[in-house]
Amino acid sequence: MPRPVDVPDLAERARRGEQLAVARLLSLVEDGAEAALREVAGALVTHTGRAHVVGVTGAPGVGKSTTTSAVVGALRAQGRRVGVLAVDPSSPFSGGALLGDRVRMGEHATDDGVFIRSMATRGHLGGLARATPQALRVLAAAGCDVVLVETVGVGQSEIEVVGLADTTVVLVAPGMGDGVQAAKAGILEIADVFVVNKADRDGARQTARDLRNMLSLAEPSAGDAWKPEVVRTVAARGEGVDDVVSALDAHREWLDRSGERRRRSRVRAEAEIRAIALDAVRSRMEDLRGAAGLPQLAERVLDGELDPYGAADELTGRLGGPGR
Ligand SMILES: Nc1nc2c(ncn2[C@@H]2O[C@H](COP(=O)(O)OP(=O)(O)OP(=O)(O)O)[C@@H](O)[C@H]2O)c(=O)[nH]1
Ligand SMILES: [Mg+2]
Repeated sequence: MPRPVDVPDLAERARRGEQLAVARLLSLVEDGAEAALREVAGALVTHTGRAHVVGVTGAPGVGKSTTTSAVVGALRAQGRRVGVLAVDPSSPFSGGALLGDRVRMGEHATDDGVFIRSMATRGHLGGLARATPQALRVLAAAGCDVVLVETVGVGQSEIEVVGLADTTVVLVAPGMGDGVQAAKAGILEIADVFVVNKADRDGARQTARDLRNMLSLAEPSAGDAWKPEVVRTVAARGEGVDDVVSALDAHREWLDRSGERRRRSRVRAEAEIRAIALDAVRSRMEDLRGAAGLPQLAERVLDGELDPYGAADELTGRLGGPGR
């Protein structure tokens, strides 16, 4: 028998920034048991949090973890509390493929003001999609000023970091081509901040220039619209990292000023509610399949008493109230 978990107590301790309590809440969330997810969400409901959620994405090996770690260092130097979620939709193991991240984050592993977590699918992408917003909530409740979310790849996973983040940082490396590549990959639309990392290599200036050119072509830039910033870094040596932090802060200020932050949060909440509701409807459907007469409805369709749309209407009509 697993030991019963006192979620409200954990939530209280997480709010005080206790590492262990935060870690246990994140585990509950990652395990994905519905009852636990409900309880955690309930315990944190009044804690809407002011964490600035920053998505960090880009092709494998471009330097996301190195950059994230360097940004964490810069934020810590300013006394800000920071969360890091490394989300790997391609890995069924938490901490497996991302072991390297933990090593690279090593310098922050013993820092009380940094909360680090690797999250993986454990074989179920939907579970990760459901768990990640909750994990962000836990980190916000723990008083994180900024939460960095690292995901691999752009636009290729269902875990759209773009949907989760207030600010999306796209990393590219020099020599990624004439920029048509970038446009193809769809990254021009999603990036609030571009980081051209590995600027110690040839072609970084050119890549930054290409990006700026393409952005100036793509931008209708009406009124107070945000113009994506392009920053060059050598993350491995910490160069340019303060510029990344400045760009993040500038974007956050713009989000607040323009009302866009509230709008993005609302879109996020809508998606989350919708996903939870769909799950509930789906499982209610499963419950009803035997009990509420799906076989009988099918018989009536076969006998020509009902068409399938009418039958579906009857079925959904029976879904009614709460599932439990
Ligand atoms: N030359 C150079 N190498 C760098 C720089 N930043 C990171 N690297 C190296 O690039 C490699 C990949 O860096 P990571 O930070 O693991 O990249 P990542 O994007 O997190 O990789 P995945 O999580 O596997 O997709 C490592 O060997 C880093 O040391 C840089 O500015 N210049
Ligand atoms: Mg990484």
